[in-house]
Amino acid sequence: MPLSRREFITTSFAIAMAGLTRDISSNAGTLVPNLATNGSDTKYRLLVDRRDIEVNGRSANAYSLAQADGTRGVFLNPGESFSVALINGLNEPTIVHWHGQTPPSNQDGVDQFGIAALGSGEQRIYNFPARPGTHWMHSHVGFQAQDLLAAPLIVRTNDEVRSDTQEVTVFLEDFLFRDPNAVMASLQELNQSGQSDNASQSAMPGMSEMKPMDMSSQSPNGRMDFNDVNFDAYLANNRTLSDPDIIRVEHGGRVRLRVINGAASTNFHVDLGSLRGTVVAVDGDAVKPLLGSRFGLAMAQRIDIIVELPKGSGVWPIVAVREGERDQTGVILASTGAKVNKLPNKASRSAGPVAFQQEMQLSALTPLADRPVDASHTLMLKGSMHPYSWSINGKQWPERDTVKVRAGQRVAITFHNMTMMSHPMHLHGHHFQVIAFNGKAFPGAMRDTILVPPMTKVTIAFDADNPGQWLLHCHNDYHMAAGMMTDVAYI
Ligand SMILES: [Cu+2]
Repeated sequence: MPLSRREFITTSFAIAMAGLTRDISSNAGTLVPNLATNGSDTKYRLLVDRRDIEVNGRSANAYSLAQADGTRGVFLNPGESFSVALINGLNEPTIVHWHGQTPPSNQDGVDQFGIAALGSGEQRIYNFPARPGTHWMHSHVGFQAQDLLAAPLIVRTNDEVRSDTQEVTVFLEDFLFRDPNAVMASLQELNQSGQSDNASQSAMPGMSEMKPMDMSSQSPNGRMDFNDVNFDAYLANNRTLSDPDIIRVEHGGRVRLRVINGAASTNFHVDLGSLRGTVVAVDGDAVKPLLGSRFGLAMAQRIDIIVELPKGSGVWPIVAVREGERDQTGVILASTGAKVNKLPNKASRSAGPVAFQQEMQLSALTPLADRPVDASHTLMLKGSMHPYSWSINGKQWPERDTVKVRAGQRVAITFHNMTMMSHPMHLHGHHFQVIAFNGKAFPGAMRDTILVPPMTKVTIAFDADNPGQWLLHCHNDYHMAAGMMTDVAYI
């Protein structure tokens, strides 16, 4: 009998762990002595490795990021520190960013500002107070995150643990059988020729069927461009709807969905189907309750939704539909014994854009303290598909205009998107409040990633309370690779 997908992963993990033991111990604690304790004191050990997976019946090899017992990612209880030994089991450098956490800058998990990536076999210790909420972790090296080097990072609060609520984590990803570096190269080739060949056509769906913008996009004559890359599959908890993650729930029960968009280049609409839900947090930060059944979720963002299940046996799919397309993925909530019918990998009709309207309905439960802004900055988001070029203020990383801040300042940044694509902008080391759209002020959510729609201006504010040097970039991995990144530096 062939190994199941799960057995495959476990087996490959066990083999890797066995092979690694000697290398790891020889390096333990020696390469980054400035990062706190030695490995034996850490509560969690996370191994970066490779694994065989099966996607829609076809085998593939991807990265994995898991604990020794196979748990993907880290789930912390209230008050627990983030105490993790990260082990590089690959034959190449890697480093993992703790997305949503606000550690000291030398533990942010990026290979920048004097911190090197982990070499093959290297172990590195991370230890800092954990920030509660639904977060995630992913490689910050090349296209490793596109090849599934990513996992959930959940920090529970006392209230969540005490409440009689089942927690369900839904980790969304887009997937390629192809090498993402080759996909990037074909996008850039198009850049050279300005004409699409077969290869680049397959990498660029939607170019021939661009759809009119909705009103929220604020561009009267423009046409927005949804997606750069045509993926082979969309995963929820590593599975497609052909073989979905079926989660047993109690009918009449209450479920907290922690949905994480870990996709490299896909915005989703999270659709609760027949259920209605209450959004209680975005990017791990509590918001005033917002009711609905369909919610936009940009790359790198998270959304926590409470659903009350109906009484009586039932099956409740939680689906994520790709922006601008019919592709969908998801998990199935099913009461014990309920028969689960397969859902198709395509929705019946295309999803529209992830509009800013929802963002303006979200409001932080604990906003920034009321005080004036000390320093305002504007960053121009520029670029195009033809040529394939993305930049901030016309500069491509490592060339950049650093945003200089002083500790203690209230800082505002306006992202002025001059392009026909939306950009999910992520600031490391801080959570900010969304405070204006096209110059119109509103008391928005606290976040670490904000989707800036085409041809609009979005303003965020944050308190400069975490000294160091921090990345600020578009979280579309292909845009970031093209150089759409700058930094925030404390002076
Ligand atoms: Cu972008």
